[in-house]
Amino acid sequence: MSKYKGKKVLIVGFGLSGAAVARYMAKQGAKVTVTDMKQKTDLTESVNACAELKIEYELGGHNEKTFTSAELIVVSPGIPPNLKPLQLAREANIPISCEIDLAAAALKEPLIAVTGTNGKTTTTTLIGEMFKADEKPCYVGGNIGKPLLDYVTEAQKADVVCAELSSFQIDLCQRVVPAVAVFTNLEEDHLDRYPDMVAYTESKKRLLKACDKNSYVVLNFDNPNIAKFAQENQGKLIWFTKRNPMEIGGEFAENFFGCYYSAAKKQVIAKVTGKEEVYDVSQLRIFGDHNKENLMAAICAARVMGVSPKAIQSVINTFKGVAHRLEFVRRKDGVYFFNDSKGTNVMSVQKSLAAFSSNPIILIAGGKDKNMDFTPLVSLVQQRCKILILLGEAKEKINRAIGDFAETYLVGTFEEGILLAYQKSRSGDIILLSPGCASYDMFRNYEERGDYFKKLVNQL
Ligand code: UMA
Repeated sequence: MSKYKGKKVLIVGFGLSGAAVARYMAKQGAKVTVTDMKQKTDLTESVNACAELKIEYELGGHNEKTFTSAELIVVSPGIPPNLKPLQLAREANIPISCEIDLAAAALKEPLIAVTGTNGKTTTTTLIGEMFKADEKPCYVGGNIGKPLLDYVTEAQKADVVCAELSSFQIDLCQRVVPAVAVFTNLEEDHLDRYPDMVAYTESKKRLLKACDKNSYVVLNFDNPNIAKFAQENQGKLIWFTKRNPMEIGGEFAENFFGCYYSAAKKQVIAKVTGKEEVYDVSQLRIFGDHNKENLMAAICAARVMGVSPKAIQSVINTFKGVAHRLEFVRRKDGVYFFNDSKGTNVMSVQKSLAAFSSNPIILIAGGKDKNMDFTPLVSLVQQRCKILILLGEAKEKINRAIGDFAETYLVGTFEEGILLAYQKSRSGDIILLSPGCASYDMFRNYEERGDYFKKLVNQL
């Protein structure tokens, strides 16, 4: 019998994650209550997805008494941890859990957990594709937009589970022990949720600390914030780097276990199993150096989990990238349009700008600010951007930080921004939507923003 049977479970937030928890808990026979700030009419997707279930709703706000009288509270990742009713529940010693923890506790399959500021979705998708190419079933879920818990609720069968985990999700986890933990990189982000970089770093480190001596820990040597994680690692360390370990030398070269990239040969050299393997990346269709890092991270994880080199090479040759990450949209009158709506922080805009070395860029940026510093963009904007088009809540702030370094326009609407970018463009230009901000001031999420961008571009 399920330990949740008859238990009063309160689910906080009724988005994707909350709806998945409701389905799971209802199946376990729990007495489910869902609370959300929004009204039922604004939650139709989740309400419809759970229409068959017996659920009590407390919508349009949170009732403190419901929190303190629950036997278990399951919190969605986007809920601020300092929400007052949650604090009261903590003081009353009510157990608090999350969707990922519930899934991890029930999983029998090895878990590959992928985190980092940027590159998580591409790396997670690549790992899933590599398993698929090797005909080994792999469930891909988590922050990528497919709740991990659905795998358990629907009693799906895979050899391995690969989860993209955001820091919001990691914050709430206590029972996750990954077979492989991948850390792509770590830069400033989410400073509207965390007081500073130290707190954000600590959040990512929780996943590192969740690893035991049997876990493989895949770290980016080229990212100083992540490279430092090696000092606190208890698992089996695997590195990836764009530098040749022989040139780095010392103990690092002697004990090198991982992947490195040779730009001259367009190869990734992997030392993940006993012998050296060479992957040809000359056919790789995803742009930018950062995607070499994502690819190497994925090779490390897939290879230690037994995916064959042949399957990995076939994915390298055919993978077209992930929607909303430097996604090529169309070419019109010699102008190339790219949708990078997932570029929601400064570092990811830097990487996207750096991916185009020769063509002039018209950058469309702005949205909801996450208390970020945009000045690190100055030199790339100077070098690569012909025009800046700024929109959304953060446009004035971005303008003050980088507006002096390219011809800059502040526009009132998203539509106006796209049209102006096209009017100002010449053959050979790249029009890049890479907002460096969250989408919530104008859209439901970054997918909706990217889809709308593609729609407008295709109507030009
Ligand atoms: N809500 C409240 N009270 C509050 C605040 C919010 O009730 O005080 C409600 C909102 O009204 C809304 C619900 O909470 O109805 C939303 O919950 P949520 O923000 O946790 O979003 P979900 O739809 O459950 O989606 C979450 C992840 N969202 C966030 O972490 C913000 C999704 O990641 C993830 O795909 C999904 O679970 C499945 O695992 C999205 C994301 O933006 C892609 N992630 C951030 C990122 O990548 O930068 C971290």
